[in-house]
Order: sequence, then structure tokens, then C-alpha cells
Amino acid sequence: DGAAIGSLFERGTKAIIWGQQQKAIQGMLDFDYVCRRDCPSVVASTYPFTGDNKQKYYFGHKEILLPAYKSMERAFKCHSDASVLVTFASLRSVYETVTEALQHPQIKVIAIIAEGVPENQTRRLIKLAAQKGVVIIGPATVGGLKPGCFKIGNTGGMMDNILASKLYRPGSVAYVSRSGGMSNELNNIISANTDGVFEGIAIGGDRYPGSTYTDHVLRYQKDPRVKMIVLLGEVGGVEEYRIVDALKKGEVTKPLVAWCIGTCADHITSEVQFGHAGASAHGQGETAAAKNAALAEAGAHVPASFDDLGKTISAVYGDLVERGVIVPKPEVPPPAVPMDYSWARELGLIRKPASFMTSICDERGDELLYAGVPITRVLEQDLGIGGVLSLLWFQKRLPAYANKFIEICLMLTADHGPAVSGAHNTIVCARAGKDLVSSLVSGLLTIGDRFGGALDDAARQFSEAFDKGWSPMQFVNEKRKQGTHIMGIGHRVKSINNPDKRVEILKKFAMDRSVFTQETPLLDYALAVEKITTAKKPNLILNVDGAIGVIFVDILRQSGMFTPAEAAETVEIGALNGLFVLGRSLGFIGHYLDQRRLRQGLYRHPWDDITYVLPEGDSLLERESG
Ligand code: Q5B
Repeated sequence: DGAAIGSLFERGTKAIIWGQQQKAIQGMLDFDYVCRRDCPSVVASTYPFTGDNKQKYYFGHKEILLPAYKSMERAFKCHSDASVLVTFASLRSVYETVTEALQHPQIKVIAIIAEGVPENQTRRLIKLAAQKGVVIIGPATVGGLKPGCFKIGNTGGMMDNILASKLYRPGSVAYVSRSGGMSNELNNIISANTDGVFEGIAIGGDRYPGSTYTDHVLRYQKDPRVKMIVLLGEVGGVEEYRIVDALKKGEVTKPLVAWCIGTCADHITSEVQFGHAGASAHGQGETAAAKNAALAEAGAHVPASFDDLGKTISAVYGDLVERGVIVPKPEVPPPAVPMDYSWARELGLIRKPASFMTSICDERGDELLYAGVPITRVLEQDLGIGGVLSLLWFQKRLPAYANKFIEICLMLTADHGPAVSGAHNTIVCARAGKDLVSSLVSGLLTIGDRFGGALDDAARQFSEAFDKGWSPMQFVNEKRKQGTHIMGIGHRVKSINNPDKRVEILKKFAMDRSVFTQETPLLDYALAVEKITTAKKPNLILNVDGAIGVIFVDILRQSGMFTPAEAAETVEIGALNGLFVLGRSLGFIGHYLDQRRLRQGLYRHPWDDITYVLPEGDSLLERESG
């Protein structure tokens, strides 16, 4: 397509990106695809802080791998066809990276995105780049784009913007502006009033841009594909006067529409500094109004205000079409670029049934939420472990006495010595050299009906009997008939003669109406059952599992915080055993650490503590031989 002298980007232009800017790279590749480029414009990236690797991107529907190099030198060496470097280096490292890049003659254009680069460094880079014949775009810019050919980084915004401004195919209007944000506005205005953008460069807002309005306007003047030029200047600096000179000298003969923004500064009495470092008038000549007047006088088409910019562009374009200088081409729709899933979701264009549902915790926002309550509030309101457990297990803010009850349960079940089944297993496992998690889990796996895991079934059995209206005696008899143990009744070592202090504490707490401000009918029922069972055998007491189980059912049913269905469901899904599991984990971990601290070796059970009851070998042999 006849690259013009001074053209920075063509359809085959290839770039290397400095920095880990995967979103920007994907944006460039999507632009390439929608422009129907044959090959991606980005060939590699380089970043000194990671090792060489390959990164996955999309080129249209296809997945491609782009190499990322630790060394810039290696990146250039492996991709000698790359002529553009887009550097996302920070203001601290950009000088170094650009100086290094300038040592490589293959690089013709360097786009510097960083803001706040020290002016003395920028000026040195400009000098060095001029010696090497390299065009610098920036600093402090998004860069620029050339429809159909190339896009620097994030220029042009998202794909819907690019499509709306028809940036996927070249038009006849080239522009230069300072601001990246305003260049988006220009893309929009130009596409609405002409056959579209041919090229657009945002030179950046610093006082010393790497390349100037004039550099680009003169390039556009030389390129036969550019039929008209738009200049969007701004208050501050004298760069626009060089365009005035070029117009006066006849170096720019193509129609030039120009506007300097910041005319409002004249209506403000104090000195105004706009967003860009260079956007402040030092003297009358640097005001936007003065520059607009000079441009108009030199022959530029200057609208009455920024609002009229589109109208002026449209009028100049219309004239060029009328004179046959521009022959609008038929529109060819661009290929569809698959939209990123996350973006499509954000726009509400797609929905996907989630394969996962959760209702207890949300970590996506600024602050972690437990059942909708921000963790700062959990702490401010001193909800404690009981409150956190209520939120995460039951999605409820339970009354303080219920939270306290939960905490008491956890404290009382935390440990019951090394002899109980679970602690024993944890100890044996720790002594076999296993890690904390394995040892903890080996202890937890012993929790069941007979040891620590009777809470849910105790809750179920007692409530069922109570709901059926069975007397305590009927219940005990019924269980005996069935030949099953009553869950929550009985203990290996505790009895009415050797009461379980833990159960005493639980009962006392639940019966203290000044704290535990609700009724406990199921606990009362269980205590009546205990009277009957202990009359038979002193160890058939209401044990710790049983006490927690029935008191918790009382909370579920009497606190007013649960519907009857929720109360039943909580027991049904096995929430109550969780209290013992959680509490006893404290102890199991303690036992594991204790064994490690005590440097206990492998455990082997002593022979004298095992009764070997093997069948007589001879008798088996005799039976076999018949
Ligand atoms: N009998 C707990 O049994 C244990 C009966 C019963 C009717 C009963 C047993 C039981 C129900 C489950 C339960 C939680 C296995 C216990 C805990 C945490 C712990 C542990 C710790 C900690 C104890 C002897 C005679 C037999 C039985 C009768 C026993 N229980 N009758 N209902 N519930 N309970 N588990 O001592 O006539 O001689 O045939 O299964 O609530 O695990 O500290 O150790 O914090 O770590 O082995 O507190 O009670 O008695 O089974 O040999 O029975 O009493 O029918 O009668 P034992 P067994 P008979 S708390």
C-alpha cells in the first residue's frame, strides 16, 4: 500500500513491549485482528524481573504464544523484524530502558507511556533519539494508532469504542493531539464527520514531548494517503506557532483543521495549570485564544469553539469529497472479534450458570464479608468466635448468650486428655513422623457415634421423642426395645459418682435465666431421661455430646432466630457435630505439637498389652487335610 516517507506504522509493523502488560498486548492483538492484519503486531515482550517464558494470547479465535524475554537484547536479537518498542516502564526505569533500546538500530519508533519522567532525562532521550533517527512518541501518552495497521498499547480504548469509531480501516484524516483522552474524542468526531481516521498520534502532555505536532503534521503532509489534517493543540507552550510558520511557508498545504483547547483559561483571573505538565500559559502568546487566532490567520480552519470542531471538520471534508480529492470507499464490515468473557459479563451480554454457589462468605469486594457482614464490623461489634461461627455456619447474628454458649462449647470440648480415641490416634500419627495436618486428620477421623460425634443424633433422638410426646420412660423403653443406645447418654469414665464438670458447666449456663434468656425444654427432658438411665447404671449420664446437642436444639427452637424448618435442617445437615470437631481440633493440634516438642519416637504398642488369640495352626492343617 505504498508506505509514505516518514510512515511510522504499516500493516506489517512489528513491536516489542517492555513490561508485563498483558491486557494492553491483548488489546493490540484484537486491534490487529479487527484490522484484518495477517499477523500479530506484537512479536514479544521483555521484562527484566521475570525469566524467559511464553505467554498465551488470542489472535481472533486462535490461541497463540508470545515469548517474553528477561533480556531486552535477546528480545531484539530474536525478533530482528521488530521496529517499534512500546515501553510501559515506570518513570524511574524508563530512561534506562529507552537508552538501551536506542542502541539497537532495528528500532525506529519508541512509545513511552510513563508519566512524570524527569524533564532532563526526556531531553537527553530526545537528543539521543534524534542522533539515531528514532521517533519518540510520549512520554505521558497512550500513544497513537493507525487504522488497519497498528495500535500502541491501550490507545483507542475498548473494542466497542474502536468499532464505533471505525478504527479498523483507514480513512483520509490524520490528526495529532497532546492528550490521549482527547484523541479518543477526536476518533469519535472524525469518524462521525468524515470517512475516518488515517492515523492519530497523542504526543503526550509533558513540556518536552519526544516528537512534536510539527513532526507529525509534516509527516502527514508528505503521505499521499492523508487528505486532511486535524491539530488539537492546547493552552501553554509555543509549539503551535511552528505549525503557523509551516503554514505560512507553504510547508503544509493540505487542509488543516486546528483548535487549541483551554480558551476558558482567559476567563479565570488566576494562573491556570491544566492536567498536563505543559498546559499552562506563560505570557499572552501561549494562551489558547492567541494560538487559535494565529492558526486561523495562517490559513488553518479554526472553529468558533470546540463544540464546532466537528462541523468545521465536516465542512472541510465535504469540500474535499466534492472536489474529488477524497472518494469515499464502500464500507466493509470488520471481522467479529470474540469478546473477553469477563468484559462480556461486565457488559451484561452473557450469562452462564455458575457451577458453584455460596451463601456464607464473599471475598471479592474491598472487604471480606461473613454472611454479608464486613469483617471490620465483626471486630467493632466484638462478635467473637461464637459470632463468626454463627455467621458462617448459620448465616445468622445470634443473640449474645447463644454466641457465648458456642464459645463455651468450643472451650469445653477443646481437649479431654491423651487417652481418648482421637487424641491417641493423633499422638500415634505424630510419633510416626507425620505432619500436623495428617496427625490432626487422623484424630478427627475417629470422631463418631461412640466418641465425640453423637451431638446430631442426640439432638435428633431427644427432639423426636419429645415431639412425639413420649414420656422420658417411654423413650428409654423404646430405645431398649430397638436395642440401640441413646445418643448423648453414657460415658466411659464419668458417672453420677464422678460427674463430668463440663456437663455441669453447660447445664448451669443454660439454666441461668439472667444470661440464657430463653426456655430449655429439651434440656429439661434430657435430664429427666438421665434420671432414669443413671438409676440403671451410674455411668449412663447425659454426656458432653448429649448436653450440647439438646441445648443447641433449644437455641434453634426457642431463640426466635430460626424458623422450625431451619432448626430441623440445621440438625439434619450435621451442624452440631461440627462444634465438637472444631473444639477438639484445638486439642489434637496441641497433642501433635506436644509430641514434636517432646521428641517422641515411633510408637509401638507393647506386646504385653495385646492378647493374641490365634487359632491353633495344627488344628487348621488337620481340618484341611480332611
Ligand atoms: N449403655 C459412650 O460406653 C459409650 C448406653 C447404654 C443405653 C446408652 C456409650 C455410648 C452413646 C453415644 C455417645 C458420646 C460408648 C460419648 C465422648 C466425648 C468424650 C470421650 C471421653 C471426650 C460408652 C455398657 C452398658 C451396656 C450398654 C449400656 C451404654 N451406653 N444404654 N444408652 N447410650 N453412648 N457418645 O462405657 O446391659 O451391660 O449390655 O455409646 O453418647 O465421646 O472422654 O472418653 O470428651 O473425649 O463402652 O467425653 O455410652 O459402655 O457400650 O460397653 O455399654 O451400658 O447397653 O449395657 P461404654 P458400653 P449392658 S462422650
